[in-house]
Amino acid sequence: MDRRQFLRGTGAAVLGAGLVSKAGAASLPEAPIFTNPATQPPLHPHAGRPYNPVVTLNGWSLPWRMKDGVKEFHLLAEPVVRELAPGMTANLWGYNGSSPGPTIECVEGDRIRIFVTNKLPEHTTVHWHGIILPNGMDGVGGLNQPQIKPGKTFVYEFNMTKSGTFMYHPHADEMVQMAMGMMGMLIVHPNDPEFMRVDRDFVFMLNAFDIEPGAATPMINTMLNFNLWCWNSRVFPGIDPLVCRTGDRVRIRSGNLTMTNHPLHLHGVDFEVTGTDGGWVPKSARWPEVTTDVAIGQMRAFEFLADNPGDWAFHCHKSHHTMNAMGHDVPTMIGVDQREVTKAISKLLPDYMEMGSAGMAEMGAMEMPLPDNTLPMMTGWGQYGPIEMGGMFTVVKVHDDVKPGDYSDPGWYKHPEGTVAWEWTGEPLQAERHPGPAADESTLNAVKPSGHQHH
Ligand SMILES: [Cu+2]
Repeated sequence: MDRRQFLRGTGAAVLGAGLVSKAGAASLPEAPIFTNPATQPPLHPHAGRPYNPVVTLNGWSLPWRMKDGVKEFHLLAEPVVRELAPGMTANLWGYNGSSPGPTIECVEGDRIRIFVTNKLPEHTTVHWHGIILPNGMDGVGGLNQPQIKPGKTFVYEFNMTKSGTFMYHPHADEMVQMAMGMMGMLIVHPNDPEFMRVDRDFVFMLNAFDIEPGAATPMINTMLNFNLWCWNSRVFPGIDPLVCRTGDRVRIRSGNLTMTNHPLHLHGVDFEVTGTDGGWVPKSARWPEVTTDVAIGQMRAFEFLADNPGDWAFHCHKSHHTMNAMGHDVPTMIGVDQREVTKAISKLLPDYMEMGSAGMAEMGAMEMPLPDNTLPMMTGWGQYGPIEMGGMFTVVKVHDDVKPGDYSDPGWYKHPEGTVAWEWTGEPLQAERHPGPAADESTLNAVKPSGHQHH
């Protein structure tokens, strides 16, 4: 994908023209609308100070205009339709056509002016999560400002005093508006583009929905029992791979606006957490890890050298977070002989299948009948078969043949001969089991209740 493809996307071309014709006029900046859920290439700055743009996983960055030295953005809070993965769309609320809203990128030292137009059926505000700013710009409705009523536009304006990874979300009817998908990432780049420079800088939001199988609109009063665990409002197999070129230095940034924590686990490399909510972690304070927990309301950035080629699993380590909605209410059937029950039910329901007696892996390959607009609970295919995942799972692809700056899917990793786990076809397993050591009689006596010994 390139810049041209980005501009060809829904609505974004309108913005390009609008930026030129209206810049300088006393008018609102254009509010581009973009609904394509595919990962868009980095948006390189056309003005202002230079920075190395991020790539938003299954998302995009909000274009801006320069107006008398101030960077102007325009967010449109509005209902959106989001494809969570092929086969399922959801009626969400978001910004500028998408949920999460577009990533906002600026530079340490910038003065930014963000216009927020409310096209929701109720009032809203925007809170700039983690940004140090004047109190009246903090966006807590009622506390720091009046609510933004439907149809109204408010203006936020402040200086970006430090670089790092931040978020934005409403601080008005928060439970409903966040359950509906209103959130986005905010990246402040360092003043010096060489500071902690990486070759690839990915960012995504950890978010969750509770959508009944067969439905399309989230339940808004759910406290903990969410059933769709998303990265940028996408679930596996709808989450794009993070494509890297062998030898790249890579940063992954994430913010958590779900109601639980997510231990992010990356296979194949060691990484170091280099950024937290408060800013960058000094080198002397970092340690190597393969999993980092992102707690509720937190942001984490971690970095690694992509020197180990392959297709590496990258996922939340809570196993029910790598599963889609259907899996959560299934009873445990492991070891249960369902044959008699199946016979009885089959008389009434000829299509009935028994499930789960030997684990649930069979469901990863099965094309089960599902309600409309519902994803299988574990699905997705790799080059060797079903991956049996859902939710917060994708693949970091480290390949030699990826071009610098290219984020398109290079296909599956070609394993060098003799480097894939293989099936043993020699002498079969000996079926007999060895007995354990003989029980010692004195030990047996010692555990007998003493009263019995005397009768
Ligand atoms: Cu999780």
